[in-house]
Amino acid sequence: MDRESIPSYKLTVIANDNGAPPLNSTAEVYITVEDINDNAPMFSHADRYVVFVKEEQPVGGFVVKLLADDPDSGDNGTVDYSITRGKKSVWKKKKKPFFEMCDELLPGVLFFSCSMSFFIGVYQVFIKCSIGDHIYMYCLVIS
Ligand SMILES: [Ca+2]
Ligand SMILES: [Ca+2]
Repeated sequence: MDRESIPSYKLTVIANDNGAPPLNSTAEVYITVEDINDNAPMFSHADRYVVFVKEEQPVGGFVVKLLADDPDSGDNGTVDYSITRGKKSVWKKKKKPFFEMCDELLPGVLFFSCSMSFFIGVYQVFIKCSIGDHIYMYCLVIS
């Protein structure tokens, strides 16, 4: 059984006796398939995603919203997003990152954690969803 294909079944059970005349009775049985966590989340984009943004981005400026789908239900289908690593260019001086995510408020949304004025360039960010899929996001900051 696969809950993601067929989540429930309805069966009709018939009981017959051997009397004369034979009598019978029917009952309907409903079966709900319980979910197990058998699907990993997958990003709906290709494994590389390119975003162009203008350099006059303020702190908190929107970069992109990434979406991953997990067909399981409840907690099994909840997707957490995180920036796991990026090339050195992702990290500003003093180890402050250029990009941040706040999963509690806006799941999948990447935003700038500092002003991008004077930071024209290509930034590579590696983003993971839960324990499943990952995606490389390239942010091209242009003038
Ligand atoms: Ca899952
Ligand atoms: Ca499942």
